[in-house]
Amino acid sequence: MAKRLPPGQYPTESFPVLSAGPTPRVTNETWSFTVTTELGEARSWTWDQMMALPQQETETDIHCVTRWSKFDTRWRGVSLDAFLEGVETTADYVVAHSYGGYTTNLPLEDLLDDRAWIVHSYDGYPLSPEHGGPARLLVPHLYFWKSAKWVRGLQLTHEDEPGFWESAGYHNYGDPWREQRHWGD
Ligand SMILES: Nc1nc2c(c(=O)[nH]1)N[C@H]1C(S)=C(S)[C@@H](COP(=O)(O)O)O[C@H]1N2
Ligand SMILES: [Mo]
Repeated sequence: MAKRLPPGQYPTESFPVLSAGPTPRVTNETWSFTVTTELGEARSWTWDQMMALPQQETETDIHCVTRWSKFDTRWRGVSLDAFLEGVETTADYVVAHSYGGYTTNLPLEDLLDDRAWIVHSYDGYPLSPEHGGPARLLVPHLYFWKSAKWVRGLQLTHEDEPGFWESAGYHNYGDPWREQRHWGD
């Protein structure tokens, strides 16, 4: 069996809540998702428009930098490929922005090829507000702080711009298999 626990992690059955601030109250009606290019061109989706895009189920392990890992988490949502196709850009980086002000940065290519989703359901139910409902980013191949809860948009950038935790000393990329927890790891 392939080794599935990254170094320094322990498996947990529970689903801890980790939020740097209060849970913003966002409803399906007020939620929207906007992709803005480096030239300032913006494209937005309402909740209904997002739900009309092709929906995918994904079952995956998630790894938090505080060392818990949770196996076989089940999500439903829309691949980032569906939002990014047709967006004209030469940017290499993305800053994800959340309702409430949280940000996190990623290379654009990490959001492509069905490796990242905007998810709205967990384990068959609408995503709870504590876990980022109505919708969050899911990027399971990186530490879970990259999976911005209450996501509201992506800003494409030429320069890599550290987000909330990255500015506070967490690793800029955050690969759990290389144990990239902090700057310098
Ligand atoms: N908007 C927002 N997204 C966030 C966070 C946050 O504080 N605010 N915390 C991050 C961290 S550190 C982790 S481990 C996961 C936690 O997700 P969970 O609360 O659903 O377990 O969300 C990430 N996304
Ligand atoms: Mo985390």
